[in-house]
Amino acid sequence: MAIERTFAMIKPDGVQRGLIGEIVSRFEAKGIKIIGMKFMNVSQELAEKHYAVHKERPFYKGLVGFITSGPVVAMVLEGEEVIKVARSLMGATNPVDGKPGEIRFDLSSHIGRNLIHGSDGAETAKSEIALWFGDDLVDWERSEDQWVFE
Ligand code: DAT
Ligand code: MG
Repeated sequence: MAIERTFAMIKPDGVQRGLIGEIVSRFEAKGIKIIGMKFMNVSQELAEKHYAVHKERPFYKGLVGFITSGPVVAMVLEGEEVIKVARSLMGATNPVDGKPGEIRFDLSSHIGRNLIHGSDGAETAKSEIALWFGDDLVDWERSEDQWVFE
């Protein structure tokens, strides 16, 4: 099995719209294990580091402003190929390009308010987990794992 870890974050729109439970439940229902979770405000510095890859894009300033505009739920998720799987659950960057069943398609309507972030590859997952959580992860045995994994 390829058990991986990824970083995910419910953005301020998800928190403000009361969708924390709905979004987290989709990860839980899939069998993904939560090994880190923080309800937090995002500093300007953290936002700029997190979105540094988009620094030259026209939407960068708005993106950083949005992500620092209210609390977020930062998470570290663990599971079978979870980097790809979590991105699939989230769906297309632009919600209108997605499909029913995807978090962004089902629950949002605009690319600038697409509810959730997820690491886009192994390197990003590693660096984003380090940036947001450091070593502050929870090592725990989940009783349902014998029914999720063979
Ligand atoms: P993703 O979040 O699917 O990994 P991304 O990394 O390309 O997408 O972009 C990061 C976020 O920036 C994205 O979730 C929403 C915003 N964004 C991307 N492209 C945009 C655009 N053309 N206009 C406005 N916001 C955009
Ligand atoms: Mg991205």
